[in-house]
Amino acid sequence: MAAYEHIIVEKKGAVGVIQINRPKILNALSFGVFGEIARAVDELESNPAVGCIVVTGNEKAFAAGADIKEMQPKKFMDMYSQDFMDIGGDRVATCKKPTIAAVSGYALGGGCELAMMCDMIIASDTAKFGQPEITLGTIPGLGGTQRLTRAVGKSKAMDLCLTGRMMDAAEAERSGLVSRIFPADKLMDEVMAIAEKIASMSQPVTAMAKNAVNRVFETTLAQGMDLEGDLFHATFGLEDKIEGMAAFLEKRKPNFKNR
Ligand code: DAK
Repeated sequence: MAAYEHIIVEKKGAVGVIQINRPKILNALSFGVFGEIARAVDELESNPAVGCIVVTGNEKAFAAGADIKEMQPKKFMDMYSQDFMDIGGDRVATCKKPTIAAVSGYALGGGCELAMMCDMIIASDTAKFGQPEITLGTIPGLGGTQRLTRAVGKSKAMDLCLTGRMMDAAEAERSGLVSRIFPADKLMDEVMAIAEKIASMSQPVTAMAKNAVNRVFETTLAQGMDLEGDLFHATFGLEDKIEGMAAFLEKRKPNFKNR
C-alpha cells in the first residue's frame, strides 16, 4: 500500500478498507484528506484482488465535516478557483467497485456527503447524520442538498439543511439514508462480512449492478429500463454467468473468474 498521512488503507481479504485517521479533530476532512481518499480509491479500484471498498472512521466520528480551521480563512475566489474535482473530491462516487460507508458517531457536513458518495451506508446505533453548514453561514457543497434529498425526500432534506440539526441512526434508517444498523461494537465485523460477501461475487457483475442502480438518479424510467436490459443481456456474455448458474444446478459454490 502507498504511504498516507491522514488515512489508513488496508486490504483485508478481498476488501479494501479506507479509515479516516484524524481522531483528535473528529476526522475533520481537509483537502489533504479528500486527496488521499481519492488516491486510495485509485489504488484499491485498480487492484484485481479487491472486490469491495469500505470507507470508515472511528467509533466517535465517521467525519465531523470539512476542516473548519482550514476553511475559515478562505474567500469566494479561493474556493471558486480551486476545482475540487481536480483533487478527486468526488472520487468515491465514481468508483466502479462497490463501496460501503461504515458510519459510527458523527457524519456531518462533508462527512455525511462523503458517506452518501458510497453505494450504501451501514450505521452503528450511535451514528448521527446532519448538514450543519447553515449554522456556519454556508450551505452544503458536496452533494448535501442533492444526494440527501434523493435519499430522504424533500421535506426531511429541507429540515436537515435549514435547521442544521442531526438525525440519529434510527431516523436515518427509517428515511432510507441508511440500509442497516448494528450495535457500535459489532459494526465493523458486520460491515466486513457484508463487504466480503459482495467481494465474492463476479466483479464485472457487481459493477454492472451498481451502475444500473445509480442510473436511477440520472434518467427516466424508460431509459433506466433500457440500460438495465442491456446490462442484463451483457451478463450472458460472461463466463461468470455460466459458472453461477451451473454452480446452482450442481449444488456447489460458484468459482467466479471476473470475466
Ligand atoms: N473541523 C475542525 N475541527 C473540528 C471539527 C471540524 N469540522 N469538528 C470538530 N473539530 C474539533 C474541535 O474543534 C475540537 O478540537 P479541540 O478544541 O479539542 O482542539 C475537537 O474536534 C473535538 O470536538 P468537540 O470538542 O467540539 O467535540 P464535541 O463532542 O463537544 O462535539 C460535534 C462534537 C461534532 C457536535 C462538534 O465538534 C461540531 O459541531 N463539529 C463541527 C461540525 C460542523 O459544523 N462541520 C462542518 C460542516 S461544513 C467543499 C468542501 C467541503 C465541504 C463543502 C464543499 N468544496 C470544496 C466544494 C464541507 C463543508 C462542511 O462539512
